[in-house]
Parts: sequence; C-alpha cells; structure tokens
Amino acid sequence: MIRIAIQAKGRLNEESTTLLRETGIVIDESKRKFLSQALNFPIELLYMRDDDIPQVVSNGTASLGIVGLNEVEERGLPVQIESRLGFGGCRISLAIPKSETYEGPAWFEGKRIATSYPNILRRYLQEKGIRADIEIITGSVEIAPAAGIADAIFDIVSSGGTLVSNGLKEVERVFESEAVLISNGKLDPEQRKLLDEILFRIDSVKISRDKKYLLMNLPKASLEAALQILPAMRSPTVMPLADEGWCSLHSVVSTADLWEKVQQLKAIGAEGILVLNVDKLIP
Ligand code: PRT
Ligand code: ZN
Repeated sequence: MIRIAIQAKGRLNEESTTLLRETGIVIDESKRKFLSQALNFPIELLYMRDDDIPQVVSNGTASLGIVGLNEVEERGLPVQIESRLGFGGCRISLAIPKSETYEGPAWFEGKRIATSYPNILRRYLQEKGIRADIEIITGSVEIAPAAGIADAIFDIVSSGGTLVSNGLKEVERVFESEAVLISNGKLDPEQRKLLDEILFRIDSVKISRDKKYLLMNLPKASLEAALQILPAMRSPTVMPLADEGWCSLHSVVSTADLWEKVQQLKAIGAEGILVLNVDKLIP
C-alpha cells in the first residue's frame, strides 16, 4: 500500500484526481473521506490543504504528494520531485503599481513587499543584493499596495488578470511553477514498485494528451509526400483499399502540429481525414 496526499479542494484538486483516474486508479468520489482507498490499486488518497502537502510527505505521513512546485520550493523540505505533471502552471512574480516607472530590480531597494512566499522572495532579493522589507500576508496579497500595507507584491500570476484589475503590473518573473509529483525517498521496495508503476502510467498519459491519431484515404501516388509530412513514431501504417489507386494511412501527430499537417495532407490529395483522441500511448 502507498499513500498519496492531494489537494482537498482548490485549483489542483480536479486535475490531480483526473490524472489519477487516467492512470486507471479508480476512486469512489461519492464515498470520499479525508482518507480514501482506491478500488483497484493499492493506493490511499489523503486529502489536504496544499500548504501542508510537502510536510506530510517529508515526515512520512504520506509517501507521495501532488502539489505546486511553488509550495515545495517555499517550504524547502527534503522531498524529491518524481514527475512534472504539466498542469497548474503559474509563476511567482514581483508586481508594482502600474503608474510607477520601472528600470530594474533596484526599484525594490528599501521598499515593502507583501507576499505569501517569503522564503523564495528572500532568496531572490539576496541574489540581487537588494534590501527590502518582506510583509507576510496569507491571502489577497494583490490588495496590499492599494491598502497601504506594501509598495509592491510578490505573488502567483497565471493570466495576469488579477494584477491588472488591481492596478498593478508584473515587472519580474521570479519562479516558474507547475504541479509536481513528490516523494520522500523513504519507500520500501513494494512502495518503490508501486511508484514506478504510477510514474510509467503518468508518462503514457502525458504523452497521449499531446497526441492525435489521424486516419485518411490517400492517392497512392502521394504516399512518398505523405511520409515526409508524417514522421510517425516509426513510420505511418499504410493499408490497401479496394480502389487500386488509393490507400488508407494511419499516423500519430502532436496536437500542436495537427492543423498544419491536415492542411499539408489535404494539399496532396488526402480525403476523409479522421482525427481521434489518443487514450493511452505506451512508448
Ligand atoms: O485551500 P488550499 O490551501 O489547499 O488552497 P490555496 O487557496 O492555497 O491554493 P489554490 O487552490 O488557489 O492554488 C493551488 C496551487 O495552484 C498553487 O499553489 C499554484 O501552484 C497553482 N496555481 C496555478 C495558482 C494559480 N495558477 C493562480 N492563478 N494558484 C493561485 N493562483 C491565484 C493567483 O494568486 C491570483 O491571485 O489566482 C489568482 C488569479 O490569477 P490570474 O493571474 O489568472 O488573475
Ligand atoms: Zn494553500
């Protein structure tokens, strides 16, 4: 049995449970308690506030955790990053009132900066040789300048909308974050095996999320051109069709390239192009 701590509610909860579901771990959400066992895998889910996850993992209450890299960095506890999960992307940035002129980090000398991430901020200021006062605030950091609590803030930004609506501008991106799977490195051999299995499944979920499966009919004369357009994992699959001059071509492409590839394939005569989601891709 292995125990994983995930956020009980908040921005990372849904994607954490979705990821576990996609790795085939079934949790009965209707019977969810603060500690729930999966129905078909020897794993227990411990639902916590995100702030506490690095600690419960480092002290061994849970062997694994899913949490923002920002929390891991801020707490500075001995945990290992096992996988970057590709969701919960954000950054921690310095922001100042938009009316201020900004020419570089020296602006912050002698200023008061409000944040919930004092350790990451302290390290940044030290690195830049800047002396500033850090005001620790746990919520609604963005209102600190208008409320007269601080001159600037150091806070999480994703779209930037919150900064704009509070009359602030982002001037330094200090730390890039995303959700990560952490462990405490104190796993027994059975738990290590379970973690390896989970990591293997997470990898195939991550790879497949970025892929589409393409099927199309193609004039045989265009096959060479199609092979240039579609460098699939080994090579695309080509199958004969009843009509002698045509074949059926199957391939996997990355989602980012999909529309460009489709246009190129249409231009060489591909017809009936079918695009399917890839459920799992085992490399
Ligand atoms: O209750 P609990 O303590 O578990 O949750 P929480 O309220 O502390 O955290 P939560 O659920 O807000 O965030 C959990 C994690 O999500 C964070 O630690 C980050 O790793 C990640 N994350 C990703 C974010 C954001 N994006 C984000 N935008 N966390 C917070 N925000 C805030 C940001 O501070 C800003 O005030 O959302 C606001 C909107 O951001 P903009 O830039 O899109 O306007
Ligand atoms: Zn929190």
